[in-house]
Amino acid sequence: MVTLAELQSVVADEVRLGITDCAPFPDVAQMIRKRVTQELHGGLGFTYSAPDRATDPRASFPWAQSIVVAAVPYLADGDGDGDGDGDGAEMHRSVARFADGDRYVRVRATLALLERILVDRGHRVEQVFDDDRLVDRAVAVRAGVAWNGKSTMVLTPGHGPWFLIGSVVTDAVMESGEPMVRSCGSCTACIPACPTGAIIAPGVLDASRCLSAILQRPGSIPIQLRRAVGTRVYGCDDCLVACPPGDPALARVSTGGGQLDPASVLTMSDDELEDIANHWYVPKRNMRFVRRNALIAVGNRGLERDIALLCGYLGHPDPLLRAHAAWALGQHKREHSRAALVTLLVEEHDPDVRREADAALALEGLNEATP
Ligand code: B12
Ligand code: SF4
Ligand code: SF4
Repeated sequence: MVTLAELQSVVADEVRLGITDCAPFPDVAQMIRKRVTQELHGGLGFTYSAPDRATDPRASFPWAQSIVVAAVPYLADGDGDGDGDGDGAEMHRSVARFADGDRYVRVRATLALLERILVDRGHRVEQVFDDDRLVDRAVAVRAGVAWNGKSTMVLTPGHGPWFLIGSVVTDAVMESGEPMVRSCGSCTACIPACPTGAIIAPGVLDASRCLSAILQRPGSIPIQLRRAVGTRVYGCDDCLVACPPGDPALARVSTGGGQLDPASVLTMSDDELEDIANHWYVPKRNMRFVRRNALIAVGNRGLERDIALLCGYLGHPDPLLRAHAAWALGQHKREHSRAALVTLLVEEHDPDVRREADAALALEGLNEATP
């Protein structure tokens, strides 16, 4: 029988492994269904669209006997600062750490090492992570790799929430671990740290308010949430940065990593942007949604040097981008922003863009904008 110790010996020391069986997770299925009924799923698919499948490993892997779960830390050099340490919109990283480069590379490589051992013993294997076939967090908790945090993140000793989860499903019969018996205790730091109040109760996330979800959805970003987007273009780390068990991991990595400049997203070609965003969830792989996010980020940072760029976007053929550019200019409250919006309204026929431009002009202060 392949043992946990044997598997642990082939992966990096900081990767925590656990094993669990393939019994279903009926409580989690019920929880996911309840979130959908209460409209807390924010229109997302993944496990929300297939709760029965995601919570029954044998629904997707009828041949499976065991699941080997890996908690793979992903913080990299440069990740030690840039988020949550100031009160201005500029203090937010444009790309959350898990998506700044393809940090699943290490997950895949770790799972490949585990697979090799199992395959060499004649077993069937399949990698699974971050899709609709398995509830990764619940599997990690049952295998003894992590505990449930109030932010809904699962946490592991030494790394807090800063790890990704990957599993190898196998037909090997293995000895299961015990669920990790830990809790957040009296800590509640993540709840007030969330900029949109998306953690509505301990362990309950309203995904329709979570910036991480909002920035990967199609359509217009709800106006009432745009200020909270700050300078983010993809993902959000605030509830992770606030989490004390993650402090040692953040302290171990250096500060000062390069940040994607949201303005550069508005000037680069689709191909260049696709290279940066190739591992992000972008609706229909259409880069207009990444540019939509960048327009909000540029609006929020309020730099005078961005105004010409935003004015240029008022002439963009895509009404979604014209509308978000109008909003972004409204945040600048300067005379040339006002003039550009007034000019736009002379020729603009799209009702949504007109509404955004009118709303931007009506913003307190813009009509009395100073040059
Ligand atoms: C859909 C999804 C999202 C959605 C919804 C997230 C959510 N919380 O439901 C959005 C787009 C918002 C999202 C955001 C992020 N995600 Co995501 N996401 C997923 C995905 C695909 C499914 C999650 C799911 O099933 N949600 C349904 C709900 C019901 O399940 P849950 O939140 O896990 O519920 C648990 C808790 O609520 C807990 N619980 C229930 N009641 C109570 C009560 C108390 C008191 C407590 C303490 C706990 C508790 O038990 C539940 C079952 O385990 C998984 C991959 C996968 N296939 O599992 C990745 C995954 C969860 N995401 C991940 C990451 C990294 C993120 C982000 C950090 C990315 C970022 N920086 O922007 C954020 C974190 C936001 C947050 N606070 O959760 C990692 C999390 C790793 C970890 N250490 O927890 C995963 C596991 C991907 C991976 N394979 O590594 N994500
Ligand atoms: S990822 Fe950001 S918006 Fe989502 S729950 Fe965490 S702090 Fe709130
Ligand atoms: S911030 Fe505190 S309450 Fe929230 S997940 Fe981390 S330890 Fe738990």
